[in-house]
Amino acid sequence: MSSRRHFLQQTLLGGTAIAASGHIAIDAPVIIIKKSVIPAVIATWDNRKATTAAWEVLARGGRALDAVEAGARVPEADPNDTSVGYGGFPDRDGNVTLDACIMDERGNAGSVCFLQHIMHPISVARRVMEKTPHVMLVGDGALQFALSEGFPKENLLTEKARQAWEEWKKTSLYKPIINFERHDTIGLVAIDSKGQTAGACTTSGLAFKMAGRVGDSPVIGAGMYADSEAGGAAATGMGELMLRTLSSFFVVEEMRRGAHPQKAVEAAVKRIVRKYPEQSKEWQAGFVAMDKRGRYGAFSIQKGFNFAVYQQNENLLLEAGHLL
Ligand code: SD4
Repeated sequence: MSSRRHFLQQTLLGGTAIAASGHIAIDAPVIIIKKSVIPAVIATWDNRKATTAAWEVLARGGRALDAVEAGARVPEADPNDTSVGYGGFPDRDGNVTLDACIMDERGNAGSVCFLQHIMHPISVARRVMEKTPHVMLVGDGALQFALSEGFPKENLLTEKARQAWEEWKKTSLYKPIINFERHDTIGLVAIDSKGQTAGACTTSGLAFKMAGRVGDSPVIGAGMYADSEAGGAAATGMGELMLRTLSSFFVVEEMRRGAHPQKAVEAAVKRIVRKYPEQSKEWQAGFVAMDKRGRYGAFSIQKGFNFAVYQQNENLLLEAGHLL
């Protein structure tokens, strides 16, 4: 073995893992240089259980849409995840209100906002997409539709979430916290083995938010956007920033004109910080993106955003770069 090759092997095996875009891999043992590899799935935060569920669909040749739905349903059903679905922290009146959206490989979209009592808003969003001529259903209309589709009506406020709300009421301080608990809204993008792209996003929104407040997550183009011609993107953080900039759509358009997903997400973060420099000091916005070749990127305003990627039989947790 040449000494150079020997040195490289030593470095690869002994060093920190670096993935496609230069992210530091937290728990992968070797350097992994990923090029154009599909199928693949990416998710915001440490949602490796969700990427596993999505991968199970993708690995057997399944559809990207089924993969992102399966992934999103994992934190939705997890009572310990306090920012998504069952167990999500309530609004300031004590009601758990959920937002979600989904897009398929042909650009069809479905969304629900301010939905209560239904554990799987992502699946309701999919039914809106597939069974109605509409894109978005809100509040009681969304609930009635879900019930008519056979979704069970449930109490989503866990004891843990109720206690946190009681605690919050002592001060009622209305201040979004950056990287709250380091797991949050899940946004997923999957590319299946046919190269089809789909995306999903689901959340209980900001903890103790104003009643009726809806963030970016259910808004197509803000919280998530997917297009098989280019790729997909999803967002997490203070939704008001993404709502004003339609950042997930922006990321996909950057990839459409040839940008690497990493450059695309960096451009979205830079746009936000340039337009809202004061709020950017206080708030977080983070993005994941994957292009139709399975190349990916992630970036955020503030430190502390991580993400999961399942590709080539490996489920990685990676730390995203940040601007400030
Ligand atoms: C929202 N973007 O409702 C969501 C919440 C979130 O990290 O992602 N928090 O604004």
